[in-house]
Amino acid sequence: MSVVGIDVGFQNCYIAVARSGGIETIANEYSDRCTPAWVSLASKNRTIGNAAKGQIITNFKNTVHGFKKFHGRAFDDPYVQGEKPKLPYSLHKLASGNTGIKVRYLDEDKVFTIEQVTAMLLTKLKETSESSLKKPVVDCVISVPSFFTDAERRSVMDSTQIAGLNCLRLINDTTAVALAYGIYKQDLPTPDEKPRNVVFVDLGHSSFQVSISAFNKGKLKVLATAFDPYLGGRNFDEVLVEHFCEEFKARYKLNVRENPRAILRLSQECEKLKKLMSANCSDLPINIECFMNDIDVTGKMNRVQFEELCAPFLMRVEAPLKAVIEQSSIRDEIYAVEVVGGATRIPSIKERISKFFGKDVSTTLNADEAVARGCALQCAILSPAFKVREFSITDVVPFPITLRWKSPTEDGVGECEVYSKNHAAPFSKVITFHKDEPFDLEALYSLPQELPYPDIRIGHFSVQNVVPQPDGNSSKVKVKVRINVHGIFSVSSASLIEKQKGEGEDVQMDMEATVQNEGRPEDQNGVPGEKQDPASGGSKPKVKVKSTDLPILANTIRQLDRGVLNDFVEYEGQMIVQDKLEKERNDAKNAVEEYVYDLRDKLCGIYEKYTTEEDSNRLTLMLEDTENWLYEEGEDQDKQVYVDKLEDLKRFAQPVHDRHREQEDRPRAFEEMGKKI
Ligand code: ATP
Ligand code: K
Ligand code: MG
Repeated sequence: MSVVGIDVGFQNCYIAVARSGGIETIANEYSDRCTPAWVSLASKNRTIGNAAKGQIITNFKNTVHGFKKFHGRAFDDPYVQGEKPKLPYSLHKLASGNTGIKVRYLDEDKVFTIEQVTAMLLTKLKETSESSLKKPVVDCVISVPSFFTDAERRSVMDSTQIAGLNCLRLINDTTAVALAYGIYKQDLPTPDEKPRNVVFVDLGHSSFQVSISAFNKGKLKVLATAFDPYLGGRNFDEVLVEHFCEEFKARYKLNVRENPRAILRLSQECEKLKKLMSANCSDLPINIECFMNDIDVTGKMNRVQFEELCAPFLMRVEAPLKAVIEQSSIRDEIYAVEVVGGATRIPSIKERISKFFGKDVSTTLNADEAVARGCALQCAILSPAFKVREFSITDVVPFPITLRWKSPTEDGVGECEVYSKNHAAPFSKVITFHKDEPFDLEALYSLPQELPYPDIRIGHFSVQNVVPQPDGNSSKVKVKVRINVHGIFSVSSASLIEKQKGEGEDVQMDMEATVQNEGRPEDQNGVPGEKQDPASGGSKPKVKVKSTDLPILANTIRQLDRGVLNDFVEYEGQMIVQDKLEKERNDAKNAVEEYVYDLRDKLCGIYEKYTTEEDSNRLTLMLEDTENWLYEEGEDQDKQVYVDKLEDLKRFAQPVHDRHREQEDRPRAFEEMGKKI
């Protein structure tokens, strides 16, 4: 079993694995621990990660990045529409209304769903983990922003499935960080002492997340989360891009906005400049050669100017900090404020956080790797194959959830908030209904103004096979709702409760539905067991009941059809094979090229004295032919053609090799004999 944690960032992905020595962040084939969240599609293959990022200028229309927040979003969503004009690739409205990505792949126009694109990235991260661990990787834990809704989480889960991963838990970024912080701490208060409260702040490329957690020995409890889902390092890049677009227009008469390639290059340079400004106060240059129309451009900026330009974004840092404190009603007892995420390196961001809490921020965790490490730790905890310190994690519900149903009594609509904001999660509850026919439950987010997008729907759940009691009265139906370990809501089971004949009267309920907490955060395997019947409690003798499971038909918002999902699993497999074949083909071609160069070197070097002039000329000519062939007809051939070519070359050159080896071996043989004598 594999123990792998993956931080899928908007810009940067990190992988941590558990080995006998502990948790370790691993590097990819570029010796880079960061794999960029980029996917590039081309006529023969896909490139993913670092190599894809390298395609951005040459193949910008088919090089996809910045897609993380398209999960679970309608194409018509204002955020998606706002991103559309800024992207070098095209978005496409899918028949389902979801956001798709349109590219050229294998010389055809293709539309990929967001689940497929993220799956491509996950495939790459899976392969990187596999080559590091030297075994297949299936089990993993993946992080998502704490503000991800049900639709977004389900969509990410589908991606993991397409990539052949078994995600044991989708964990919130800041919760993963809290785990990475707490699990090694030896000095946490005991369970009956006052907990240690720590604030975690993560400012990434696309979003800002804050949480406050209470730690005791062996456990952490998230008290509250707050966020600005649209504040991140990218906003600062965009401010700089905007500034230099204006400047270059005035100084060089360049219309940068109309040139996607130029915008991409400028963005890259602005990001570099932004990072440099974190370490320097003085004027820093930006230089781009042959930027547009063969013009070289230059500009400069310093930190004071930068902060002035970015003031509207910098101002937004405070609100989530305030919100998290208000919700948890903890102010003075904050032990530490731990910051992670690349953009917290901006000095002004750190200052603002520090000023708000009235204490220095701590940077004891690795700003880039803490999320992935926390994921790997959670995976180790969940994996039976790995021994790790017991550590219990209780997370929170980010947005309150309401159930609604048709009701003959309450103005036609009954409703009840099943999970309040910051309710513990994972968690199961049982709701008792009195119904005489199948009924529908609609789950939705109670507070539209808090959601990152306008669609408040979660899903529709039909409780089937409900029948009246034999005496014609309504039956009692117990419905179990849950927020699972991934933070996803569902109506997980329902049962019809029948009194056994002649066992006394049921207590009349004055409300149509009553909610009963299961009283404990659910463990993952929790079966919907029947416990004490709440309606028959009190001093009355216990009523014997029979419980029949009822089927539930679930229809969740923006969910991929299961049949389609299976097709995607298969298609991802085909693309993996295609990439592998293409790699082998390229390797075979490179082998020919390398052989040509190698032999040419040797002909003028170590082989010279073993080759007749005639042979040497013959071989040189052949090498030249092969080289020309590689650039022309041989540019794009099947793997076998290159394999055959290499064989031909080798056969042709064999006599020279042989003569060389013979000459080399002869004196060595003498030496050996000499030793023996
Ligand atoms: P998200 O968490 O939003 O999904 P992510 O996890 O990919 O995004 P991070 O890797 O945490 O994001 O941070 C990347 C951001 O941090 C980028 O905007 C990057 O430019 C910025 N960044 C990194 N180093 C510095 C620095 N020294 N100064 C300023 N910004 C920096
Ligand atoms: K990251
Ligand atoms: Mg991040």
